[in-house]
Order: sequence, then C-alpha cells, then structure tokens
Amino acid sequence: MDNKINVIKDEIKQKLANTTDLVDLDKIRVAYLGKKGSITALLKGMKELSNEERKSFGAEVNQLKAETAKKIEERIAELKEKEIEREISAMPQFDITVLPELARGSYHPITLVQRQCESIFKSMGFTVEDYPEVVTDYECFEAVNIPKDHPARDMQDTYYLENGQLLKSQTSAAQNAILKKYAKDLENGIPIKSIFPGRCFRNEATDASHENTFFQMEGIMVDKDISISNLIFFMKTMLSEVFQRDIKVRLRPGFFPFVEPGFELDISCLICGGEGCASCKHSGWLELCPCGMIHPNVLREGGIDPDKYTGFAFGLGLTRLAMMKYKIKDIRDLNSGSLKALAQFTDDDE
Ligand code: FA5
Repeated sequence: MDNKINVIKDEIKQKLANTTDLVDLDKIRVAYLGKKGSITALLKGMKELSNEERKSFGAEVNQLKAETAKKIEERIAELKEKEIEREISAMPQFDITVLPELARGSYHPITLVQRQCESIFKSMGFTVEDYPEVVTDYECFEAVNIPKDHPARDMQDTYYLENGQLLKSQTSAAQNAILKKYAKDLENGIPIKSIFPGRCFRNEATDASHENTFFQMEGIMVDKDISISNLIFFMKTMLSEVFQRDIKVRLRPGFFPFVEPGFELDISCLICGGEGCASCKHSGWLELCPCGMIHPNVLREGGIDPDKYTGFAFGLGLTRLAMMKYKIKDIRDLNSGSLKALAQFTDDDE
C-alpha cells in the first residue's frame, strides 16, 4: 500500500511539473481527487484493511490528498501569474516621448478662483483649512445654532447616508471644529483667521445659477472688538483683488441662525452688466457671499467666550464667483465634464 502512495506521489510531481495549461491541470485534479480519482480510490479501498492498518494508511492517504490539492492550487496560481506577465509583455510599450504631442490638461475654473482666493486671504494672515465632505448632523447644523426641527434646515436639504451622516450642505459645517482648534491660541492673544473652501451638496432642482454640487469658501475671524467694518474691509479687498477692478456690491439684511446680524452680499451681475439675465434670475444682482457677525451661541459651542470675543463669518459661493470671473452663463457647464469648454480657462501663474 505504501508503495502505491509513493508511486502516486511521484506521478503527480512529474505531471504538475510538465503541465503548462490550466485545463490540463484541472484534468489532473479530477484524475486524482475527483469521485473516480486514484486518491479517492485508495480511500475507498481502505475498508478491506484491518483496523490497525486502516488507521496508519488512512492518515497517509489523507495527507497525500491535502498535499495534492495544495500543490495543484499553487501550480494554478503560478500559471495564472505567468499568463498575466505574458499579456503585459505583449502590450504596446508606453513611449514617454509621445506626451508633448498630446493635448495638455488645464485647471478647472473653480480650482483657479479657489487658489486665487486662498492666496489673497493667506496674504492677509488667514490659515487655509481642509475639512471632510461627509459630516455629522451636529457639525452641519446643531453646532451652528440650527437645532433639530429648526425651519432653516428646509433651505438646505442634502443627501443622507444610512449611518446618519450627511454630505455637507454648507462649509459652515467646519466652523465648530476650527473654533475649537484655535480657541487656546485666541486666549494667548492670537486672533482666529481661517478660510475653509469645500464642496457642498444640496438636494435641490438645478437651474442656471443652482447646482446640487457646488463649492463654497467659508471664512471666519475672531478676536477682541471685531466689527462689521472688519467684515466689509475683507470682503471688498477680496473682490477687488479677484476682479482687478471695483465691483458694485450691495449689502442687505439676511437671516442665518449662525450670525447676528446677518447680511446677504450681492454683486452686480457681470454677465449682463446688471441689466437682468437668466444667470441672475433677471434681477441684475447675484447672491454671492452671505455673511455676518458670529452668533454668541456658535462661539460658546466652539469653546469661545462671547462676552470677551466677537467675530465675523462669511460663506462665499466659489462656483458663482468662477461664473462671474469667467463670464460663464450657466453653472451646469462647470460640472459638465466638457474638456473642450473647460480647457479655455487658464491662469498665467499656473
Ligand atoms: C450658506 O450656505 C451659509 N452657510 C453662508 C454663511 C456663512 C452665511 C457664514 C453667514 C455666515 P447660502 O445657502 O445662501 O448660505 O449659500 C451661500 C452661497 O453659496 C450663496 O450665496 C451662493 O453663492 C452659493 N450657493 C448656495 N446654494 C447654491 C447652489 N445650489 N448652487 C450654487 N451655489 C450655491
């Protein structure tokens, strides 16, 4: 019997070494391990043996069975790897010298205005903060003074994950974390000056000036004696730098639970020169940057004493700013993925 096992072992070894085909390998598997295979036959034949013989012989055959299955698996993996290598070497080789002949990529207009705004605010001492797109209800709403069931939530329906998290509907979702991050520095006399650009999502119908996915850039400044004059100064500086000329703006009262008082900052529509068009809903003005003085509840929730410090916040519509800067009539063109349309925007500095 032992002799039989050794004969089968040698046979298998030789066959596996000589086989280079996956189909043949499967044939080997069936020939030894299949219902009518030689190893299965050995196991079936054990009933003829005495108890003593069956015990030791059974152990040996089972070991042979396990080793054979393992060796076949290993050989299959080896052959598959060789097959992949063969396919890769048959592929046409990538010629790096061909690259200059191809059309060059370009930055998206939103990336261009975002970078420009970042460099303007950095030059005025603001830090640039990154923040996730998936946030909690607390971050997006409760921490910024919008408790559950507050009517202001109706203005910002968004997309919810099964675990209760959501795609942020406003960059204000990062306010609480940024306030907490710098609260200690503030106590040491360092004002909080941060901007945080990010992608926002809203479950709403699209039109020439509304998308369900768009970019905002939030900014906050907190220190002793910060007032609306500081807010207006930074807004005006940013707009005249972006457009390189004076832009007609108007400030009107606006309600946001996280600021008091709150304002809407509109700019005269640069697509129609203020005459009225689809981009500005025929009003001549485009809502660009709501802003206001940070509500005491929001400061408190961020670990800052509202009796000692005040601050302003703004939520710039970056996508709309890109539209105005590059005179793009329909916001939906920006997400269209049309390389031909988007490639016309370049920045000399890039
Ligand atoms: C907000 O999102 C507030 N978080 C902004 C804010 C921050 C106010 C800090 C006060 C203090 P609002 O929903 O109005 O506000 O959006 C702000 C800007 O984002 C709008 O003025 C607009 O420029 C842009 N925006 C809003 N919704 C869309 C949309 N669907 N498509 C494109 N841009 C949009």
